[in-house]
Parts: sequence; C-alpha cells; structure tokens
Amino acid sequence: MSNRTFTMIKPDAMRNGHAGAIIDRFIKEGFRIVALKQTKLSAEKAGEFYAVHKERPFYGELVDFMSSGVIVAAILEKENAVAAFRELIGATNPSQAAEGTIRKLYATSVGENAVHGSDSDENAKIEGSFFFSGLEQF
Ligand code: 3AN
Repeated sequence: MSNRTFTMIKPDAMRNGHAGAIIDRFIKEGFRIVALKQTKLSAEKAGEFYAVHKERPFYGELVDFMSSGVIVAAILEKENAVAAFRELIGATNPSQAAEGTIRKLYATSVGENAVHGSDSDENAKIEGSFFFSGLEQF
C-alpha cells in the first residue's frame, strides 16, 4: 500500500471560494501534502484524465465542467490514504454524502461535486503522475 492518494479541487469549489477551507481540512484530517498546484485542464487533457468514463452518458458534461476553470491538484499522504480520503469527501452525490464530509459541505450536485479522490492505490499513482513529475513530489 502506497499510503498516497490524488485529489483535485474542482472548478465549482474554486469558483465558490472554498479552496482554502478544503485544503485546511485536508491538513486538519492528518493528510500530509506531497505535491500541490493550481492549474487548468484543457478539454483534451480532461478527456484523457477521465477516459475510463468515456462510455458513460455524463462524459461530455464531465469533460466540459472539468475544463471550465482552474483547479487545484494535489498528492496527499496518510495511512490508508485512498480509503481515508474517500471517507472524508463523502458520496459522489452530495445529497447522499454523510454530514461533515467535504462534498456535503461544499458540493452542489453529482456532476459538480467539489473534489476528486482516487478510487484505488493503482489509480492514485497514475493520476498523481498525470499532474506531477518526481521532482515536484516531496
Ligand atoms: P467519484 O468521483 O466519487 O469516484 P465516479 O468515479 O463514479 O465518482 O465519477 C467520476 C466523476 O464523474 C464524479 N466525480 C462526477 O463529477 C461525475 N459524475 C458521476 N456520476 C455522474 C452523474 N450521474 N452525472 C453527472 N456527473 C457524474
């Protein structure tokens, strides 16, 4: 187990001014920041990142949304990071997310749900290296 996960603060949370509160929450919950940057995905790059969802009906909407504004990308470290982080962010649909989770607090809909969290150690590694070179990880 790598004890690392990958996250993005999505364009909705950036536009709504929640980035500071969300990063503060990561740290308060005991995640160490391995890498962090603000960036913007082109539609092409967003499509590549979400290629696993290509056949899903919401793929086009997802790509448009994820390339609609700046995001913050980060690699975070904590014991059992992937599962611990998914618990912290809550269910994909904020209306089903537990009280106190980041999506319950800051997400507006299932499509615009404030944060991304990797779903496996393998994907955490792939997604982290999509955004960060080895020289940017500490
Ligand atoms: P999660 O991000 O919780 O792992 P996935 O992997 O099922 O959820 O979906 C990836 C992303 O696709 C979600 N974060 C969300 O932005 C978007 N998405 C998922 N389901 C829907 C849906 N029914 N309608 C619109 N967008 C969706």
